[in-house]
Amino acid sequence: MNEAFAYAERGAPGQIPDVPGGWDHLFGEMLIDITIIGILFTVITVYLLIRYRRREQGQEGNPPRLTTAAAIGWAIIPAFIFMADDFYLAAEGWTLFNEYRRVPENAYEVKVEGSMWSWHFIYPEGVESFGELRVPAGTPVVVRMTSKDVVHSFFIPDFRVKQDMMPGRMTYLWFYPKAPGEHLITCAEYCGLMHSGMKGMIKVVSQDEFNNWIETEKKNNNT
Ligand SMILES: [Cu+2]
Repeated sequence: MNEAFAYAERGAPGQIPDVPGGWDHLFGEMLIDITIIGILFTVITVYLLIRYRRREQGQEGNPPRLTTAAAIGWAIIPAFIFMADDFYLAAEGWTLFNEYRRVPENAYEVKVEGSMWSWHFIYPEGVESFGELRVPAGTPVVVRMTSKDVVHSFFIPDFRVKQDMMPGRMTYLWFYPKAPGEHLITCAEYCGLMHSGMKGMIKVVSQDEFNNWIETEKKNNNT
């Protein structure tokens, strides 16, 4: 596949991929697939159970005899059909994972440090906040993260992103807050007594409101 075709399929350079949409699509596709396969297997199994059941005490079976070639064919061909579906889903998963890992060029970078049991956000302007991450709408955000103590996991269900944070290591995730609103952050790695209370909030505000907030916080820090 050449570059031009790749871009045509995945959006022009600079365009921000729809990661939550891709996640939902893949999840829906997987649900449909396992439902179809599940029903198919159930129907076939129930049919065979009834068709070849024992009808009287001491009855000896008299199943149709398959040639060796037919027996191998019946084993291999259906297996390949289901595996082809697995590989197809896996390939789609890899494509999406690449988008999860590729941070858009103009992303706004915030650092977050997890500790038992809170989130500490550090903005590039030197401003800091606890528990609440404020970001401007319409700009992708990359979160660089680490932990002070044990392993935590930074999870934003609305944006379909989750990433472990570990002491001594820097990890990242990115998300795209399109419109103003609030989104829950929660810890998704059991980290001790108050793990279930390790919540935070993402507050998406307009760019102007965000700039004002940064300016106010800078002044507060200086005084
Ligand atoms: Cu935690």
